[in-house]
Amino acid sequence: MMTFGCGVYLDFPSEGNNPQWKLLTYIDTAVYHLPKYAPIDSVVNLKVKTVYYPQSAKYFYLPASELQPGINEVSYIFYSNGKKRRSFEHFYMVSDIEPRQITIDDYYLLEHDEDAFTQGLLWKDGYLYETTGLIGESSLRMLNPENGDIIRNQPLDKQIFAEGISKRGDEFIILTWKDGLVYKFDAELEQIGVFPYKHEGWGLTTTDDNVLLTSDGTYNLYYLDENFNVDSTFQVYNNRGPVQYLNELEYIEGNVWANVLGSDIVQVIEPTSGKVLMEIDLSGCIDRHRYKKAGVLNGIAYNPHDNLVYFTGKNWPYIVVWRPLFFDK
Ligand SMILES: [Ca+2]
Repeated sequence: MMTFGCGVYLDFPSEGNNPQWKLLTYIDTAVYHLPKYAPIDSVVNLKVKTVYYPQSAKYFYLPASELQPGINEVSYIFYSNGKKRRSFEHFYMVSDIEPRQITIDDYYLLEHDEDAFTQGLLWKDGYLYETTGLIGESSLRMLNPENGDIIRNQPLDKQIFAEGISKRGDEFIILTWKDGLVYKFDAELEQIGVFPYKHEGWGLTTTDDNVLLTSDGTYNLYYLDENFNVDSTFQVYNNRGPVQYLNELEYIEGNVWANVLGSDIVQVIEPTSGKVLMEIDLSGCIDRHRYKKAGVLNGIAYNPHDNLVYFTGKNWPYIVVWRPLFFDK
């Protein structure tokens, strides 16, 4: 038991706690002990501005199920006879979901340029679009989704290292890794603008509400506003902890699919909670002994009309095309 503020005490499970945060599991409840001498009238959650009226004169309960996976900064003000008692806590939660394990089989292959250092993949209006990276070699490509043929291969500015690609309305948006720039192209692949971007650019995708969602190689994902500033963020957790190195993204049927740098596992993430729902294993799809140039998995695209998911990687010799059977469509 520890003391917080003057007269409000907090109980929390003792295992795994450290001075920075207290570990809670999904089924735990943090119990605030209220002072006997001055009953609490109301409690205000400062973050979401919710007001609670404790049912008990002795305890205020915070169910862990109300928290998000990851570090939760929880701040309450306890009001008692016109006086305030403030409590500020860091609670650490892991996801309560054990991700469903999926190994993909029953897929087919399209050609892919082994010189393409793939950084992003997108399906839009019947075509695949790909960005490739490396300074001096970055490009924007339009591909035929029937066979993988390159229809257009447009070099990007020589000095940039291109990263993920996605769409916003009819426009294409391309991130750069450390150049601090984001590029906008029209539907004809003509460059129509370059804007500042304050973060490292890794993966990029677009929600069903036409909002950009981006990664930066951490376990955080970021929603961007119209001007490419971070509007809000969420943390990605599985039942073991944070999922680091999130990279190329694709928004598919309400969830975010993300590959993890250096692994052949694609994480399927529920964006409302940040919890990993599934782990899709593609390690059987690429034989790196046979294809010596093949690097990391780094391309995910989705064709909702035919329910096809496309995967490729840096310098892979092919694009893997898979029809998931688990969508309710
Ligand atoms: Ca993508």
